[in-house]
Amino acid sequence: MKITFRWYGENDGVTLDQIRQIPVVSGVVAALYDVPAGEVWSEKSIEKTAALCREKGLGFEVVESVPVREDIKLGLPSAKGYIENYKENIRRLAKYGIKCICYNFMPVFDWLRSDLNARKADGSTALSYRHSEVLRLDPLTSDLSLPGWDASYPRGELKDLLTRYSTVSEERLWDNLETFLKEIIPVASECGVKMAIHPDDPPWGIFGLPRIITGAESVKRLLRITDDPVNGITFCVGSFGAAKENNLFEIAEAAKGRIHFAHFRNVKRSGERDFEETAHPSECGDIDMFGLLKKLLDDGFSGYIRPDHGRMIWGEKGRPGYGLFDRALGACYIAGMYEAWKGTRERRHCGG
Ligand code: DNO
Repeated sequence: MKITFRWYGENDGVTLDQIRQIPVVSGVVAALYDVPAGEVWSEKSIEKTAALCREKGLGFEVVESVPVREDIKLGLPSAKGYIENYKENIRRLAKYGIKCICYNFMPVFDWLRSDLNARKADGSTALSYRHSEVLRLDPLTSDLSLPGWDASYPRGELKDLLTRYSTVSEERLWDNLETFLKEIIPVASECGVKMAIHPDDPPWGIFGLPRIITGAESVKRLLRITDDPVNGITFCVGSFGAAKENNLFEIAEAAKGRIHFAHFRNVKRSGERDFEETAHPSECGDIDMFGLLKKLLDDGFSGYIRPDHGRMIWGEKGRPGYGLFDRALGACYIAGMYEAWKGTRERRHCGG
């Protein structure tokens, strides 16, 4: 298992010099954030990111994300060309050492929260989600541009997209995902790149848009589309864990051997569809972090893992969810759990 840390590139307030000082982090998870979804990434820019990481002794083996153009999710005639571009990106990334690509199939919006700075009793702030507040938002008039999103759309384009999606049912979206995967998985397989779909966050429909990667049944269905092992998932415990009905152990079991990337963060549910993000340790939220990591490792997980959204602590200002301090604590917590797992295993092997 390799512990990694997300980096938003040279414009990120968190620097590679800081990341390299977090113990046990061996590499970064990055992307080219200035390329519009669907375009081919320039080799020069990929190589530059890889070189910057290399200079600091950090690996760059995971990309999060290569965004999927809406034309593909909508199944438009233009999808064909964009799928070809996607394949070319896989080939190019493989050439520069990328082993795993995280992507998602959420229509229009990536992750969504109603508050980016919810204050906690200890004075820290964190991301939170209240369904009633989200229901009150009109995506066309509210300011929904969240800094964590990889892309946001100009208002005119957003209106057009929402209209187009009004005829796309969940089944249509599955069909379009299937078309996409049947094309790209053989290329990824040939290049030795693992594809890790990220679950919908939160794992339920918003603004009337279909969302399909939400729990154990959808994970099983996704993995059946093609049984090539490179067709896998990002096991994001905070995303799946926001829905009370999701049993994370069942999801891990369903995806055994096909979990290529893990996002570890904790959430505390405060209602049927309400939750707030917390510090990483199990006792701070509703998720059994060690139990899940142990399950993954017992099942042979040897992929990439990263701490996910952190709170803002110690007066830090920065990209909500992606400051340095709390994520660094998260990385150390993951390292501690890993060491504990290895220890128990060794003791078991000694016959103790
Ligand atoms: C949120 C992230 C997501 C994720 C994409 C993957 O912070 O986990 O934005 O990067 O959904 O495609």
